[in-house]
Amino acid sequence: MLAVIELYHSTHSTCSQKVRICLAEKGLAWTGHHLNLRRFDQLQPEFLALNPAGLVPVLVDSGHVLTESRIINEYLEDAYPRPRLCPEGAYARARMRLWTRYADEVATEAVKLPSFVRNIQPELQRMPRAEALAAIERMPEAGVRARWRKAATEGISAEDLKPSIARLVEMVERMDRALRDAPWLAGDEYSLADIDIAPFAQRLVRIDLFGLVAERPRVNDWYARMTSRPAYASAMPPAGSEGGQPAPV
Ligand SMILES: N[C@@H](CCC(=O)N[C@@H](CS)C(=O)NCC(=O)O)C(=O)O
Repeated sequence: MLAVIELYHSTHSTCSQKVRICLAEKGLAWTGHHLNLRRFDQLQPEFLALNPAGLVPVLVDSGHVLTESRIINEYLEDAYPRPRLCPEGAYARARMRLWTRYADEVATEAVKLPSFVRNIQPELQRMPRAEALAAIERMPEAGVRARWRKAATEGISAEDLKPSIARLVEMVERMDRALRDAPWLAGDEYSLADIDIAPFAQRLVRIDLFGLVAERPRVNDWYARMTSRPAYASAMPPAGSEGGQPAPV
């Protein structure tokens, strides 16, 4: 029987983008279920039945449900090993995993507030507040709820953004150091490390955070090689499609 891959995702969600790039690199056909997070599609009971945390992406492969973008990409590598997206050699693989863990545990959180301010807060504040807050109170995760509540009420301030921006500066500096010795983040081979970090680099470019990428030639060169890959282009939204307005930074 032919495998049927379904992806519950959102166009502008960095975690969804990671998985879409991976699927495209592997040339896998998939059926998409798009969720509009600004309209709270993630709170629909059918979606919460798949992921009680109310977060995208969710991959369903022949009936097997998987959450967490890092784990999904590792699963895709295991289940569909060609083309290979894990480098050869134990050390390069370990380096790759340091990056995929970093993307998951640090970059994902760091990019959230600047993205929110730019892409979600303006629309949220135009909604009737009671309606927005009623939806927000149904969000399963306390941290997620708190971020949405702040964006819907007093708004995320320039001061709130400072820790996130410091983490994002660290991210590009870390990339810059890795790219000093090798063309790709985990070494000589393109890998899940590059795929899992790429959406965050693109977000920095799109929200135009202090030229963080453009000012570092090695990172900028990596970004140009990344964006010229057909898989990347097919998985990422076109420039200017995020909507919203510039971040107050
Ligand atoms: N660690 C999770 C994080 C998933 C996550 O935070 N997804 C965001 C989009 S990038 C989401 O669904 N947000 C919904 C919300 O904020 O209500 C992963 O990597 O899949």
